[in-house]
Amino acid sequence: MGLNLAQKIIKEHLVSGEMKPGTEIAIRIDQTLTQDSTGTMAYLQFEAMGIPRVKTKKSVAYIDHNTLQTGFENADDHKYIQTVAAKHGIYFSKPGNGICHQVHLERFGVPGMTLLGSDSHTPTGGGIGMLAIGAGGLDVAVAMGGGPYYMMMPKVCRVVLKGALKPWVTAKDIILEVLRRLSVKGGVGKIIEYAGDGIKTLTVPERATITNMGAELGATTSIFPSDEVTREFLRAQGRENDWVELKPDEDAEYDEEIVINLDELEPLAAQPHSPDNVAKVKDIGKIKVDQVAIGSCTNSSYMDMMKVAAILKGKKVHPDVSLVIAPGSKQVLTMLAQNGALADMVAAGARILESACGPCIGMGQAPATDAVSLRTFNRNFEGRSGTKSAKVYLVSPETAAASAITGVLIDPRELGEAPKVSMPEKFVIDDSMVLPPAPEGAEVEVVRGPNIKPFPINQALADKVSGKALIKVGDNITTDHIMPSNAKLLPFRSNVPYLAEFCLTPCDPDFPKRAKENGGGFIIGGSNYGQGSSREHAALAPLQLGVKGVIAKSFARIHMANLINSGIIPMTFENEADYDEIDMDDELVIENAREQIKNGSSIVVKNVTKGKDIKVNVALSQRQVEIILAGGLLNYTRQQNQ
Ligand code: MIC
Ligand code: SF4
Repeated sequence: MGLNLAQKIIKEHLVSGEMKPGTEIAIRIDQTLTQDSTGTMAYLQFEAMGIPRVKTKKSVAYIDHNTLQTGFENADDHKYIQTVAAKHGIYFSKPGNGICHQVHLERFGVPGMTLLGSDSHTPTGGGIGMLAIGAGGLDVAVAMGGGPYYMMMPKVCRVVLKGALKPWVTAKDIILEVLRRLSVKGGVGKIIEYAGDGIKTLTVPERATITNMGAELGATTSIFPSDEVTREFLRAQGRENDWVELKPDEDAEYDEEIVINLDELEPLAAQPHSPDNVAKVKDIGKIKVDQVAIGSCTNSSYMDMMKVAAILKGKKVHPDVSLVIAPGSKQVLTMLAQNGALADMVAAGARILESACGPCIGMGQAPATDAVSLRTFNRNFEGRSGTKSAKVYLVSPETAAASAITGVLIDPRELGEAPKVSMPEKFVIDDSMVLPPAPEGAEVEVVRGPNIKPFPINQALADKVSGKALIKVGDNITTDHIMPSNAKLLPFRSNVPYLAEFCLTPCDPDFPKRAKENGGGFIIGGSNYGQGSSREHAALAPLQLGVKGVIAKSFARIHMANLINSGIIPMTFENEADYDEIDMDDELVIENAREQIKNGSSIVVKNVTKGKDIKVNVALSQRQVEIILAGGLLNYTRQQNQ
């Protein structure tokens, strides 16, 4: 039987395990990336492992999230990352050089290689044919140290793209269509592999828009073949030598398949407050728009920006709209400046932001109360913009630019002829904002400002695990609920004790206080608990507050791995209806916890208050069982090294 593309790359990198869906495998990691908001933690953990130099083929530390410097904290974090990177053999991409995923695609991504990144949108690299996976910082630290990455072998779902997109319909609309069909849970436990004659019509940045938002499906990753289009892109980046052809075998098999006829697609939008709440723009109607934000790792490529500039050229932004544009990288911004497109944007009345995540992660540009904000980003969770009452719609750059002019959400086809923009034959290449590491053996002092605080480490699992149900939440709780990120909190990503004071506060402002008063306890969640980002702070903050276990209907992949790495027990209800058998403040006990967890996946949680036994599953691999018993991955790794 032939292999599909995902299986081929996994096979090539397989360190242990069998490629059977749902069983644990370990793969060798060629490249890693971190960004600053998860990077400080990843490097503190890397340092704790005591390994002098990274063992990957290439590791890059980007600064793109916390670029607002209203106090010393972010600048301290940047300095720490710059020096720790220089010391340990990691390339450092300075603030201003661009968004990690965009820059990685342009300058570092190599088809067929594995990439592990401490950011959930690392699968952007799948656009160039990498097996690119998002993970928590500790997993990335282990990979930098030469350790493999452990995961459950995913199923592989083939998405066949047929035909070609009509004018004004974009790659963003393709992935929104996939989200509409599969939902934010639809990709869990899967790799999405794109195929079909339609892929030839998509450039690498367009493919990357699609693989980027595979994260919103909950997928492990998404991938495109590496073909002539990929070669052309790499050639224009001066990296043709990095190209290899990659495609599935003729007789490859897939676990699932969906077909999308590109010529049937129309401009789409994800409505508040979920990326899968998708409808046709023309059906949503011409709602009044207050803010339009163009950029983010989803849609900030050169081509995206050129289309926006062409739509804005000679027009004016509507008087009631604030239009902000953040080109994705220094390369993109330079090219727009050189060819005059930047001037067209500015003349139209756009506000140009730094090449960084910016408003996507709530670093500035919070919309007004109740405002409607159209964004080309990938997430529109409630409150993520910084304004709880804001209504964020996710759209293509074309829909965004057209609406910025008209002042209402508009189907861009109403503007008439679509702008014609083509890929450049040669990108402007200047890597001067990427600092190579210091030579091996050189003296480098790691600079640690006062914002860098020790991170919490769990203790070995007790025999009796008990505590109250400290909070009970519903379905699809995001890491933005568990550990909010905004301009006020992001500067404290290297200060878990401070961050913990805000843990789960969007769901219940008293949670941190209650958790501390009770000496910790349990979190009760619905399905897809922990969807969204890779931030391990969503596990470290609960750990800091004494949380011992989370009982949910189901978990998002990266968050579950982060809980395990922190030594917090992730449990799923054997019978989902038992969710109703636990209320807040109920006393819960797991007797003989160590024995029970060692002995198998089904364990009993006693609800002492209700006098009921509740069966839960702890679906862990043998290695994960050991990690939970040890009280987290760091303790486990130390034990292994003893
Ligand atoms: C996000 O988009 O939520 C982030 C910020 O990029 C996160 C990482 C983080 O929390 O720092 C992600 O997606 O992993
Ligand atoms: Fe940055 Fe937003 Fe992309 Fe996260 S989703 S990496 S915050 S641009």
